[in-house]
Formats: sequence, structure tokens, C-alpha cells
Amino acid sequence: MQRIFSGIQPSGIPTLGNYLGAIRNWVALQQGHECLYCLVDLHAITTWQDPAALRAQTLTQTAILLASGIDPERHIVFNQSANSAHARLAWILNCVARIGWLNRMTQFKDKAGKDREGASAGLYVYPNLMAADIMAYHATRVPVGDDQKQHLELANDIAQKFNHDYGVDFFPAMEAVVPPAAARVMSLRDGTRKMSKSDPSDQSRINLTDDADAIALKIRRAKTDPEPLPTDPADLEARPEARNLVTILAALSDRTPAEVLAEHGGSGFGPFKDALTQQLQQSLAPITAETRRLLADPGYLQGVLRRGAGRAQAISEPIVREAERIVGFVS
Ligand code: AQP
Repeated sequence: MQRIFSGIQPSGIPTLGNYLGAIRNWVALQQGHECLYCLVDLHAITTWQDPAALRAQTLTQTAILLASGIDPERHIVFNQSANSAHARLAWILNCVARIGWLNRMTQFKDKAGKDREGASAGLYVYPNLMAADIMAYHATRVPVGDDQKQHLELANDIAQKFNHDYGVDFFPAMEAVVPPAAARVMSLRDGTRKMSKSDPSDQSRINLTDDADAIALKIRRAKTDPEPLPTDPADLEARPEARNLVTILAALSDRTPAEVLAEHGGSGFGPFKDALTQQLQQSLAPITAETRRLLADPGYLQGVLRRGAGRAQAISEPIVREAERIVGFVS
């Protein structure tokens, strides 16, 4: 059975982008795979996190994963900092990866913005830690949103260089599993930027904890253009906001954009937004309700994470020890 590793940063409340680009896919992949799903708190602190908020968000995200359908008995759910294997292997990989490779990473450029000199060193080596996350478990399949594909290519380069430099065949190749629909959900305020949980504007995203009223308000205010919806999906190309909203409705209702446009093409955004609001409310209400129920028992959620970390360590420890032995560390 192939092993899957994937992570989400507890850097805020997960968004509809995290759900359609990652979590929904994670739920489906539980069938037929051995899955490790990780709250990557080491990644989260590459940008400033308020400590109390980080703790609370880690539990909220755990609740959201379980509420979305991740089974913590059959699979492993844990927080990254609870297994030191990630940090140990990441250090070795920092010494394998080349600065030139990291310089090409577009996510660093996006997240550091104009003040690159002021970004944390952790943000710069973030892709090496992501490589360590996967390689510490010899995971071979990695569900990621479209935005993370470049990091996975880098992880493969690092694995190959490690194997080559040390003359071993130790780290296997890793394959991205990108969900077919809505691989990238864009901001509700700007269709050219991705929807992000740390975007300063709450109106730019649907949070997985938003209630029906909040969803309705955000969709009503979502940016659109003055033209009616087209009937041909190709005509969405130059209309990023319209394309984003159509893609979201298609993904949530398990239809193609062409099928959505067969129903809504030619009409204005008013009735379309009503349909989108209803679909979002219907799809997210069960998750929101179950999340609320789970959050009432933080002890249970902490227990899930603790047990998950123990099971994760049992897999990673022999692998990371062997990597340390290959490098020449005396243990
Ligand atoms: N807008 C998105 N569309 C599709 N997939 C997305 N993902 C994130 N945003 C979108 C996918 O969600 C998984 C977990 O992401 P993450 O939390 O590790 O980090 P991120 O990609 O940086 O997500 P955010 O929401 O933008 O977080 P912040 O604001 O903290 O940086 C990944 O598989 C990602 O592809």
C-alpha cells in the first residue's frame, strides 16, 4: 500500500481553498492508502504567529480535518513539532539543497514580498523542511494544491542529490497528487491572487468555520465584472473573478465548468451568486457543525494528536536514523 504524506499550516482557519485544493482530496485518498496528515506548525512559524493563536488554530484545524471525514484511527493525524524527526532530517537536507534551487521558488518570492531581506531564514528553507516531512516517512504520494507542485519537484531534486552524493538508493521518488477540480481557488476580492488563510482581508476568503450568513455576505460582496456569464468556458479565461466563482460552484457540485455554464451562461451574477451561496452553505454546514461539536472537547483532540505523533515517530525514527548513519553521524 502506498504511503501518503500531506500537511496544512495551522496559520489560520482553513479556507475553501484548503478544502477544495487539499482536505477533500485527503478524505478520498484514505481509501487504498496509508495516510499521514500533519498540522505543520514548524512551517507555520516561518511567518509570525501569535503563540496562543497558534495553539488554538492547531486544535481548530484538527477538528476541521476530523469533521471533513479524516479517520484518525485508520490513519495518522499529528502536529509536526511533536515529532523531532522532521527538524533533524530538514537540517541534513539544508546541507544537500543548493541556494540556487531555493532562489527559484516562487512561493518564497510571493510570501516574502518586497522585503526579502526582512523575511525569516525559515521561510527561505521552507521547501527543505517540506521535503523532510515527506522523506522522513519514505512517502511516495503527496496530495498538494497546484501552488505546491514546484516544492515537490525540488523535494525530488533533493532526494536524488542525497542518493547520488552518498552513493545510496535510500530516498524514493515522490509523486504529486493534484486534485482534478479547483486545484487553485482564488481570492474573492482579486481573481489573480490565491485564496489564503493569512490574507489580511477576511472578505477575500470563505473560512471553514463561516456560518450561513457570513457565506452569503462574502459571496454577495465577491468581486465580479459587469458582463453576463458566458456560455463557453473558454470565454472565462480573461475573466479571473468569474472563472473562480464558476470553478468553485463546479467543484462543490461535482460538475464541470461547462455544465455550470450550461445552467447559468447568459445570465447576470445575481442568480448565479444565489446558487453558489446555497451550494456553499449546503456543502459546508455539516463540517461547521461537527467542528463545533469536536472543539467542545479539546482533551479528545489533544489525545488524537498525541497518539498520532507516537505512531508517526514509529515510522520515521528508523528512516531518519538510517539517513543520519549514511551521512556519518555517530549515534
Ligand atoms: N487557494 C488554494 N487553492 C487550492 N489549494 C490551496 N491550498 C492552499 N491554498 C489553496 C492547499 O492547501 C494545502 C495546505 O496549505 P498550507 O496551509 O500548507 O499553506 P498554503 O498553501 O500557504 O495555504 P494558505 O491558505 O495560503 O496559508 P497561508 O496563508 O498561511 O500561507 C496545500 O496542499 C495547498 O496547496
